Amino acid sequence: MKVLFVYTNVEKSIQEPLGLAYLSGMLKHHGIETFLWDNTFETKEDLKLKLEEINPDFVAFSCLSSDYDYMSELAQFVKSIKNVPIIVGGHHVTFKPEDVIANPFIDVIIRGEGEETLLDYVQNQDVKTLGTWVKRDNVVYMNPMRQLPDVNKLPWPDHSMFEKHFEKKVVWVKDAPVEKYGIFITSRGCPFNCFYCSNKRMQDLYHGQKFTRYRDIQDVMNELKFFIKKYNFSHVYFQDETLTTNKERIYEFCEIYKKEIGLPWHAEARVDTVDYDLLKTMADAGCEVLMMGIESGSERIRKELLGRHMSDEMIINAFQDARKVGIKASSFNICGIPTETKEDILKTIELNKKCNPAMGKMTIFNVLPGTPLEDYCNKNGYYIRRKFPTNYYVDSNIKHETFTLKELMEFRKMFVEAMGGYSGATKEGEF
Ligand code: B12
Ligand code: SF4
Repeated sequence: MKVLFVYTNVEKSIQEPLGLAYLSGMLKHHGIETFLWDNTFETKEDLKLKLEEINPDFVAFSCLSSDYDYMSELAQFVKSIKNVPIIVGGHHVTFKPEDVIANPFIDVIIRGEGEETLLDYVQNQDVKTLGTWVKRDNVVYMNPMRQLPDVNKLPWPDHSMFEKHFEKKVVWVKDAPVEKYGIFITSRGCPFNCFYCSNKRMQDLYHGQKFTRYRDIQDVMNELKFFIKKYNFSHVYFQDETLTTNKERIYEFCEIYKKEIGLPWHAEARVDTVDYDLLKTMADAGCEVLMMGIESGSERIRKELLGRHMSDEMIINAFQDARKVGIKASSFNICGIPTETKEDILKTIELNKKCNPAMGKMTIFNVLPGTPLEDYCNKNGYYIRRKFPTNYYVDSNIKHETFTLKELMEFRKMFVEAMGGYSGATKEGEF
C-alpha cells in the first residue's frame, strides 16, 4: 500500500508541517509506504512524475483554508493524470466539510485529528469509517467524529519526510537568527476559547472528551534526543499552541529538559498562564524566546470580540517578567477586528510600547471558518470574501465597517514603526 502526501504550502513556509509528519509516522508504523510532494521545493511536473513512478493507492492532501483553491487545482491535476482516490484533511476540511466534499475531485474527507482515521480508511476503505465523509457512487456517507487519539499511543512524527525544511535559517526575533531547529509538540488541544480561533468549535466537535492531552515527558525527551542527534539541531521549537497550560508539568518538564537536552528553545504561551517563577525556571532551562498574544490593546475588544479576559496590567507584567529573567518575549497583534476604532488600534500600539516586546507582529484580521467571530460576522452582516487570503500581513477576507484595507495597512505600518521598524514579515512586498 502506498500513500502520496501533498503539502500544498501556498505560503511556502519553511516550517515543518507536523500534522503531515504525524500522519506519515502513523502509516509507516503500520507498514504503509509514504511519499511526499512538497510545493515548497517541487514543481507540478515533479508531481506528475511522482504519480507515474510511485503509482500510489491514495493521494492525501492537507488543507488549511488558505490552501483550498490551490489544493482544488492540484486535485484536478492529479485526477487528469491518474484516477486515484483523493483524501483531504486539515482545519479547512474539519470546519467546511460540505464545501470540500462537494468538490468533484475529492473522494474522502477526514475531520479532526487524523492519524487513526487515515490508517483505518486506507486499510479498510469502508464508507462507514468514523471521522470520514466518503463520496462513493455519488452518495456521500457522513460519519460521526472518531474519539480523540491518546497522544501517548501515537507513533513519533516522521520528521525525515521534511528534512529539506531543516536547512533554512529562521529569524524568530530581531537579531536572533537560528540555523537549524527542530519542531516538536508536547501536548495537544488548547483549553481556551478565543473567539477568533477555531479551537472552541474543535472542542465542541469532541464534546465530552478530554481535549487537552499531555505527552509523557520522557517520551518527548526520547524523541528530542533521537532527532537532535540525527539532524544536528541547534535549537528546539515547542509548537504546542499554549505550552504553559499546566504549570506543574512545565516545572517538571524544565528540570528534565535541562538535564537531558540543554539546547536553547522557543515556545508559545498565554500571558495568563505564566508568572515570574515559572518564567525564571523556563529561562534556566534554556527558553530564549516566548511568543505571546497581546492581540489588542483595548480591553473592550479583548473581552467582547476576542474572548480574552486579561487586564492590561497582566499583559504588561508577563512581558516585564520575561525580560527580567532574560527571555525575549515577542507579541502577536491583530488590527481590523470588527467594531475596532482608531482609538482601539492606537491602544494596541501603546500597550505594545509598554510591553516593549523583543519583536511585535501585527496581522490584519481575517475571519476563520469554525470560529465564534465567523458567526458574529455572519449575524452582523459583514461581507466575508469566499477566497481566503494566503497572507494575513497584507490582506483580509472581511470588509471592516470603518476602515479600508489600505487604511488598515497604514495602521500596521504605524505599529511596525513603533516597534522599531521590524515586522517579522518574511516576503517581498510585506513590511
Ligand atoms: C504550526 C502552524 C503553522 C505553520 C505550519 C502549518 C502547517 N501546514 O502545518 C505555518 C507557520 C506554516 C503556518 C502558517 C499559516 N497558518 Co498556521 N498554524 C499552525 C498551528 C499553530 C499548529 C499546527 C500544528 O502543527 N498542529 C499539530 C498537528 C499535529 O496538527 P494539525 O496540523 O492540525 O494536523 C492534524 C489534523 O489537522 C489532521 N490533518 C491535517 N492535515 C491532514 C491531511 C490528511 C490527509 C488527513 C487525513 C488529516 C490531516 O490530522 C493531523 C494529525 O492529527 C495551528 C494551530 C492549530 N490549532 O493547529 C495554526 C493554524 C493551522 N494556522 C492557521 C492559519 C490561518 C495560518 C496562516 C494562514 C497564517 C498566515 N500566515 O497568515 C498560514 C497559512 C499557511 C499556508 N497555507 O501556506 C489556522 C488555520 C485555520 C484554517 N481554517 O485554515 C490555524 C488552525 C490557527 C488558528 N486557529 O487560527 N501555520
Ligand atoms: S490561546 Fe491560542 S490556540 Fe488557544 S484558543 Fe486562544 S488563540 Fe486559540
